[in-house]
Amino acid sequence: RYTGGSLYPRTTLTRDLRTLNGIWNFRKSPPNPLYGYLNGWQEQDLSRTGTVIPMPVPSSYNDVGTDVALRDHLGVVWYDRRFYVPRWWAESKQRVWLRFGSVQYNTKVFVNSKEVISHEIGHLPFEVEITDYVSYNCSNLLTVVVDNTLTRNTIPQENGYDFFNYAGIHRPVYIYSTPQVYIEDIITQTDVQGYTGLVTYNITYKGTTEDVGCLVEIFDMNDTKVGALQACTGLIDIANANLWWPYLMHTNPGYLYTLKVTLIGSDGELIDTYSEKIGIRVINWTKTALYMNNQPLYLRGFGMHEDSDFRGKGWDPVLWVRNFNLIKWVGANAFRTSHYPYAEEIYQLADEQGIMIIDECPSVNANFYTEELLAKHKQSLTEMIRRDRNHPSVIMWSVANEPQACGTDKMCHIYYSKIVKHVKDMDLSRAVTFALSDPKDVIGEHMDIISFNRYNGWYADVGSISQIASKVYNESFNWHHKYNKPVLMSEYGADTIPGMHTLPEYVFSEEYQVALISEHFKAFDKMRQAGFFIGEFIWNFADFATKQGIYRVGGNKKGIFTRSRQPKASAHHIRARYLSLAAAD
Ligand code: GCB
Repeated sequence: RYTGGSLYPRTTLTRDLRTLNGIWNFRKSPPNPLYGYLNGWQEQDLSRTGTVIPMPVPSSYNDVGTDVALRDHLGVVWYDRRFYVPRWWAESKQRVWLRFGSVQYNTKVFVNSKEVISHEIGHLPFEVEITDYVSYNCSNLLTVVVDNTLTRNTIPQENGYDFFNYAGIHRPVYIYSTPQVYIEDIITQTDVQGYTGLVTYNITYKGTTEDVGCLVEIFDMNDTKVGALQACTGLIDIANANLWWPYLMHTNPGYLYTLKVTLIGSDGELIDTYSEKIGIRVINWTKTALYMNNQPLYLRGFGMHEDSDFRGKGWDPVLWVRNFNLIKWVGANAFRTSHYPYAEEIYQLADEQGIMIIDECPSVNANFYTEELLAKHKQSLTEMIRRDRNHPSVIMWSVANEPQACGTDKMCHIYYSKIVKHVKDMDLSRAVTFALSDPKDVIGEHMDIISFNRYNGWYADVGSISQIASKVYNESFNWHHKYNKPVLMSEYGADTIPGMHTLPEYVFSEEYQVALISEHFKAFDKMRQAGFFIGEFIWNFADFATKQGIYRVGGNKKGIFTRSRQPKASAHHIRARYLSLAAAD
């Protein structure tokens, strides 16, 4: 199975990088998914096969046009563009790689009419070496076929979830070069002992059967070298280390070191080099608490979505710098990447700003368990963990949102025990959680932290807030009691139309959202005192698009910010609480 693409593409002394982002040609396939192939669309410029339309990359294709058939399209679409490979890459015998940050959902890629890679599952990167497929004397044709059809054996399964099935080339596309012998992966893990930071690492390289040396150096934020070792696997101690701390928990949150890896040949020559930012911190947990660097953590955050006007789920640096500014303004210190891994650049921003992440794989509301689904679910976790394991911001893996039919179904129980084992085989340094919704669930047994989603005052007892505090308290207590593990509330909230005001509060008004949230705060405070409750995540950070239906007026409106990222009354209310919690921490 394919697992490449874990190193973020970067230019270094030995590597070059060209973006292929921009406006590509695009054509929707007729309903027969094979139509394009049967008519040789992969063998020529798409514009020769019929009418093409311009399509921005990265972006979802759904909302840039005016055609309802394209917005709601379920099936195959085709993209293409031409690109050049710099001739000096060939002259210096560089390998050429093609890398996609993510494509939703199933992708087949052709270079100069030859299939070079296919990839299933959105929200995760994939790459392939294309050295033998490109020409240096003329332009090269890149064709990408995307199918967003979901079934009961895809991750996520079809129809089971509450966000729009945005599709297309969602994240940046690059070609980059490496030397013949190249660094393939870097795995780091950190620990703290007294004032000393410990960095354990493992470097893998490819492209030779001979032994190659590794030099690993660590630099602080002033570019002063604070540690080094000549070995491909090892442990470096950093005396008086500056630890990575969350936002508002320390005067200098998000402290990052640079880990520089150099491959050295037998004559001492430089072969390849690549640098990655790391943060030194350690996560631990007990039956009642979660710790970072031996300090108890209380998580103040949200569930989010990658979602905005026009772009859908397309990576957008403007949107995400704004999002991070709002996260900090509101005094949050964490978010959950509900319900799929987000763009890599988002984790880099979180590392730098000290925002903690519960990293969720794309399994949402699964309700039918097969061996095929299990294999894909594991694959999504493999790719996510390989991609994200070096980020200090990632403190927990969330392996599923609201798994269904787990109360009674034995298959489901076995299924999730295998899922968690798979995660633990890859990484023991972070806690594992699921966002549960069924109080009868038995799979909490496999989790380190119990997360639960509950909509008191909304899907239950709509319009009535008086029972919320006691219900939330009782449910949290029951989860804790059932499993003897720390508990966090991973979703609660109410749809709210910005600008709608009613006194006394009435559903959909800003007042109702504020009142509902306030009742939750009462329960959270009581649970904090009881000593097993470790975090509150309101649903949602911002309003987002859903499929059409009578339950959603212009999408899901449970955001504390609007879709254009302006505050509702609830954002001010959450802010007052989060800032005072931070001050008390
Ligand atoms: C949930 C889901 C989330 C939905 C939310 C809602 O339980 O986890 O994806 O958007 O409820 O608003 O219905």
